Amino acid sequence: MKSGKKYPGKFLLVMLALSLVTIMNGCKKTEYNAPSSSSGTPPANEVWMQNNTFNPSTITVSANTTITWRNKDSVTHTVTSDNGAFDSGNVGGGGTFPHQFTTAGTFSYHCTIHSGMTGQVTVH
Ligand SMILES: [Cu+2]
Repeated sequence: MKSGKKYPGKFLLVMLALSLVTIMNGCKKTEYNAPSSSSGTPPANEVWMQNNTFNPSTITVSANTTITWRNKDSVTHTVTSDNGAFDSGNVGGGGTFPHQFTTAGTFSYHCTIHSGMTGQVTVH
């Protein structure tokens, strides 16, 4: 009897909570889409410099593919081949560095500014 009365109240609270969650999620989506934020996933053949990491850190492409590195951070990064095969120089926030890989092989690279910021390209 008493417990029977409690359920409609609880139900309304749950519905209210669900509505709030839905509304808040809607707001979040709008906020994230408005500025060029660092959320999301890089498109094919693109590597993002994001939160001082290369994303993805390893990428595999076929020969003659151009990979574009895009700096999603506000700080400067570089895309520098470990063996000197390519070097972007300084890429400022929002900047890009395209490079075409014409020969098969594995190419390790790093950022000269941030130690531990490393990546690898495999060309087949
Ligand atoms: Cu860097």
